Formats: sequence, C-alpha cells, structure tokens
Amino acid sequence: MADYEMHLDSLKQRDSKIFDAIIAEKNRQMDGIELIPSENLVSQAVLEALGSVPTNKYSEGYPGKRYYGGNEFIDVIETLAIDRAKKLFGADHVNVQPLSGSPANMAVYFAMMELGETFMGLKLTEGGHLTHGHPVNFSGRNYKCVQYGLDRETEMLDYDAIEKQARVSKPKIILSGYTAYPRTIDFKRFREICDSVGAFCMADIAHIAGLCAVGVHENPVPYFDAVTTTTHKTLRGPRGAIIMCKQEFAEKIDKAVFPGLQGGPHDNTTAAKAVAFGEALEPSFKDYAEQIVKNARALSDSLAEKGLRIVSGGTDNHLLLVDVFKSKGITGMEAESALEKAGIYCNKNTIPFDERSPWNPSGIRIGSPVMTTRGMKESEMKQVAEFIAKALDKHDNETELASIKKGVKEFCSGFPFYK
Ligand code: DSN
Repeated sequence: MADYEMHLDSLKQRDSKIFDAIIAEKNRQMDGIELIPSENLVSQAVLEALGSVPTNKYSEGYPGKRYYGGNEFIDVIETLAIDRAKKLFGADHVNVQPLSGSPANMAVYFAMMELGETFMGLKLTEGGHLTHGHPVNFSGRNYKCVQYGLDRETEMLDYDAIEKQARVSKPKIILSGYTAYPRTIDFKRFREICDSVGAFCMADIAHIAGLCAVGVHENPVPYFDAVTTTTHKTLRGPRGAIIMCKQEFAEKIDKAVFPGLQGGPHDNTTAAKAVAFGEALEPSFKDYAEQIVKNARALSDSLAEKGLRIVSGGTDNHLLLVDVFKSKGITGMEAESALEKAGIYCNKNTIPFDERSPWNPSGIRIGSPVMTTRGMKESEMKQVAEFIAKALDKHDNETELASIKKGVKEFCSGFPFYK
C-alpha cells in the first residue's frame, strides 16, 4: 500500500482544485462499499505506469513499423503487453491499442462486416451492451442487428432459441459475452452455433476477463475467432481494451484499429496494461478470481435470505441483479440513490423482461471485484448484505442512511488499499 498523496506533490502545488477533487474521490473510494461490477482498484504499479512519460509519445503503427521516429522503447512496452496478453489468454494474436471497449467492438465489426450486414447480440435490457446492437448506438445504426433475449422462466440464455434465430437470420457475426449476465456462458455451444450457420464467432468478455484468464470461467479465446475485452474490470488493469483473434484475422483487425478507427495509441495506458497482465499472470491472481466468485455467491445468498429476489436465483460470476421493485416496492433509481447516501455504490439496472424503463428500472446490479481486491471474504459479504438490506428498508430516512454511512466507513477502514 503506497501513500497516494505523496505521488501528487506537484499537482497539489500546481492545481489545488483538481488535487482536492482527486483526493476527495480517493477518499470516497476508500470510505465506501464499491459494488459496481465493472469497476476495480488498480495497483500502485499500474497507477505509476499510467502517470508516466509514454503519454508524451506518438506511435501510430505497430511495433517495428511506426509512422513516427523515436519508438524504440514504446516498441518494447507494446511488445511486452502483447506477449503477456497472449500468454494470459492463450491467444494467437493480440492488439493492445483499443482505447476502450466500444472502439474494440467497433474495430471487429469494421474488420469483419460490411455496413448493413447482419449480426446477433443480446438485448441491452437483458444484459447486453449498447455496442451489441442497440438502435441508438453505432452498432445498431450501421448494421442490421438481430437481438436475442433470455428465457422468461429461467432468466438465462436459451441456446436452442438462439440457434433457431441464427438459422433464420444467418448473421455474419454472432456475439456472446455480456455486461449484466450473472450466469456461466456456454462458449462451446456458441462456437457450435456459429459453425452450424457459418457465422464469425465473437465474444466480448469485458466483465469476466479476469475470471477467464485463470479458468474460473471458461476461456473462449483459444477457439473463438475474435474476443474483445476491456482491461479495467475483473482484469484489474487501466481503462482500455484489447482484441484477441486467430492469426488469420490479425491483419484485418489490426488495420481496422489503425488506421481504420484510431490514430496514436495511448502508450502510457499500454504500459499500464502490460503491468496489469503481468500481475494477472502471478499465481495469486487465480486466488483473487476464485474469491470474487465466492464473494458474489455469498452476497447473493445473504441478500436472498433477507427476502431480496435475485435474478435467475443466484450467480456464477462476479455480479448479481437484484429485483428491488418486486422485493421492496422501490425502483432501481430509488435503491441506487438510497444506497449512495449510505456510502454503498451500485447502479440501477434493468432486469430481464423489465416493465419499467432503463432510466428508472426494477433492479440494481452489484458485484464483488472491488471489495475482493480490498481483501474481503465471504463473512464480510454477510455484513455488506446487512448494510444493503438496512439501507433499502430505510430508503426514505436520511438520518438512518447517514448513520449507516458512518458504519460503512468504519467497516471499510478495516480493509485499507490506497492510504
Ligand atoms: N459500462 C460498462 C459496465 O458498467 O458494464 C460496460 O461497458
């Protein structure tokens, strides 16, 4: 654990307003229970790489073939990031330049489809992502997107139904991998479905990448055509993304990233990605990933015991969806707001077949990666569930919520991370 403020001395002197806001944000992160499943806390080494001099450099192109001089050491950094990601996921080819998850998905579509062609992805309201074909997003506007859904009864994927839909719509790409799906994904089945209709087999494993890297969730990388992931969720790296693909698609995908969609990569972020991949290659990362799932299950069980309806009846990964509308008669927005006042952070989320709008849906989405990074285990998840249930019960009582927040802060002080 490093002294966070010590590294910001110059900033403190140069720009106290930004310094104060950064310290306030650091304190918020440390004093609260962070349950947003797409967030994590990076190591001091990752933070240091992010705040380092490669941010000054332009390096359009790829290692050994750049459009600017002076890239000798940037090539070392990017090659290390590529090699570590290949080893971590068993990938043939890795592009480490995508600036984030959306451009990574865009690059694969751009490489593998013509505008107007058809692809399949899961509906946003049932756990997919905006870039998986939502009509307001580039993916839904530029391509013909056939959206699949979940089974109403189980609230899980129905592979037979997806296969039937694929036979009818004959998509160019079938995309699996989700942002709000608490269950195991049968990637092998997706590969079979793609093969049966001749579709390009793609996954977006942004949420579960850290689990896939160490076999805590099935890893699709070795046998899928292309897999995208952000690097900052369960993978616990800097904000950014990578694309992994079979060698035969490497040239097309690299060209789609640069010069197709992006200019110069963010080399400081590439350095931080390399550091995070190095950390994920350490044996302790597997313990971390296993604990993420144990903690999510413990949280799910404890919340269910307190009468909260957990979508699909539980979780197999790092996240769960809670139907607060049915369980407590409050909306996802009201729940998110009450929890925030109690120092507990989550996000409102649609649940499958939600009759409410995405802006004020029936559910909340919560996850265990951050609290697991802080060293919490199953017994602490019971306490977290206590805090959540109490805050939801007292959602309209500001005094009670403020008092819970004090308890949350004290509880969190037992699990320090950034000093
Ligand atoms: N915004 C991310 C999430 O919270 O799941 C997905 O990109």
